[in-house]
Amino acid sequence: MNIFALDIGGTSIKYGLFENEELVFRRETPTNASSGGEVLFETIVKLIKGNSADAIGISTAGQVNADSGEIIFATDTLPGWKGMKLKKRLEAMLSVPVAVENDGNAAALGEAHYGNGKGYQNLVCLVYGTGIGGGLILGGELYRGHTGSAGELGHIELEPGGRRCMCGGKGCYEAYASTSALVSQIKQYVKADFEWDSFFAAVKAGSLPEALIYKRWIEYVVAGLKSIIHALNPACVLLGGGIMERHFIIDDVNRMVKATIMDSHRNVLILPMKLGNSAGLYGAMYSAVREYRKQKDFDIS
Ligand code: BMX
Ligand code: ZN
Repeated sequence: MNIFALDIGGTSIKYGLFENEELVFRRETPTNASSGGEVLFETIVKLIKGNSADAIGISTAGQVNADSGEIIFATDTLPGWKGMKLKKRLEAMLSVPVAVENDGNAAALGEAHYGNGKGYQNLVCLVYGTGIGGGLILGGELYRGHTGSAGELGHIELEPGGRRCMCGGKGCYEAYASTSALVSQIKQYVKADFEWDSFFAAVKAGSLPEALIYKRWIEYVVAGLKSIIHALNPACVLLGGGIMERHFIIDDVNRMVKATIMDSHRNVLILPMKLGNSAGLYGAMYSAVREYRKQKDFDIS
């Protein structure tokens, strides 16, 4: 079975083709989110067209009604995305089954079935990027909550009245601990056209202000993680997003979490995602395969 999968984030769209669950090509293109929801929809259609797929899987930032495939809510990182009837419009246009899932949820599904989450009944995935995507596998199942919007871990309030968040609130986890929050601190206090390797070399050398910026950022990463771990008592927490591919960050997080968390939670495993920046694509593929089977079972022709 061929599945075309897309992972739509606030900054880039990753996309690729799976042949029998194997990712045979993967590419990226800018989201150009500021152009609005309709332009983003057209971009997706262009990326899909020309690929012959049995089903389409979409992982997207924003809260998703996974049954109707509609975007329930999107923060200002994807203006005009709220209300988009993604599944209905794409199925009408392309005549193949389409599955839509929130990007944090998709990463969790991807890791749970193909990555480092295999075998765990209770696990949390966090993807640090433009925002912070979250996905919860509880009791072996993806936890969607009352109306399908569970897992918006980026909006845990860490600082009442603090930095403005793209959700319209203030003081949210992602306003302090996302990669874009770190980038804006570096741009403000170091320089606008920085490079990651030299930034982290300066951090390791203890140079200021880089070391301080990193310390404040990782303290916020850890603060949010501790609340999540205390609330859910997962066996495993998987961290993803491009920045978490620098594994010394995962080591620092582990050391800091274990030093201050309650004894009863100290056995939690904190690991990088195995599928890295492709976790969302794998989750989208997983959902698309299920959607295909569901629709074809009902199709008696
Ligand atoms: C925001 C929110 C989440 C998303 C997360 C990561 C929107 C548009 N986004 O918290 O739904 O999972 O960002 O998104 O409402 P990314 O842009 O970092 O991939
Ligand atoms: Zn918020």
